[in-house]
Amino acid sequence: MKGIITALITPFHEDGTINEKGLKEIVRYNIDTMKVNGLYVGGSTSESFLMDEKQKQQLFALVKKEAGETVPLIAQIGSLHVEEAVRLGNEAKQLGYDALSAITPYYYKFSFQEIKAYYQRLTEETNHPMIIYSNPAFTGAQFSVDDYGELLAFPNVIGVKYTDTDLAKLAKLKQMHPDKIFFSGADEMLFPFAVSGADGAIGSTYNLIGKEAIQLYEAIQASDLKTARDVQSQMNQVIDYLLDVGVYQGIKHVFKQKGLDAGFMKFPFRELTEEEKKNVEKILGIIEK
Ligand code: HMN
Repeated sequence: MKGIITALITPFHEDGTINEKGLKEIVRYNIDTMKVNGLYVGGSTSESFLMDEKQKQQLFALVKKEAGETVPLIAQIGSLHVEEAVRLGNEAKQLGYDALSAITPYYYKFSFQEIKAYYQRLTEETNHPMIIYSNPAFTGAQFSVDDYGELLAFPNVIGVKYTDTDLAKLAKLKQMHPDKIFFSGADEMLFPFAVSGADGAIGSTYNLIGKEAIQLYEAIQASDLKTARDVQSQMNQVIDYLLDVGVYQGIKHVFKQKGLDAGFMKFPFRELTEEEKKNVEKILGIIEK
């Protein structure tokens, strides 16, 4: 479970239900065209924090049905409601997901001991490989190297999705825990992450630029830093256009221009204006080159 992993988008119908046909198309596109090394299902990119439990279960089942055994699948099950997270984790395990991942409990300013207790319960009650999802900018939960060490010591914790920008900390973590897997969560910083010891990356923009991300990683493995830097600049042109309009909205619009049924956003996300659509379409000129 390494390399470039797409954080999957979810196509919705206008009423907020999952557009199953569109979802299949997006899963196929990622596996067959982007040729990414795995799928991260139920993250922020999937808009899963806007879904109820039943819809999350439906999403996990639909993606597994389409992807089969082709690529590793990771189910993001984190929820403030720990019983729900446990149920989702066991369901995903039963479906054949290779690993689970859980965002740190958010909103309330939980102490590290409380967060640790949450992961202890989650990992004991699901008993399946777990990737800690750390995203301090969104959750407010900031961990020290020692805190990470305590979480990584749980038997089922295999790694961290490190959606942070402190690369010195990442390098130290990798050095201290060489057997654990560290994923970059900032697509615009894939190059510095990769040279700082990240084993791979999980990100939303790989729905569209997964191929480029793989090329960047291969260039780094071949010590071709010039190519890697050039590919990152090209990727960042795409990411900048996406950030201007909203990453998930932008990805969905570009998919639609490519003929894929990427569907609607889930309420209260709004759809793009005509002007925003025109701007984000400039991506097509970059990725089809
Ligand atoms: C998820 O679905 O949870 C994603 O993996 C999150 C991922 O790390 C993205 N971060 C956020 O959405 C906050 C990035 O891919 C991000 O969209 C990208 O780096 C552009 O800023």
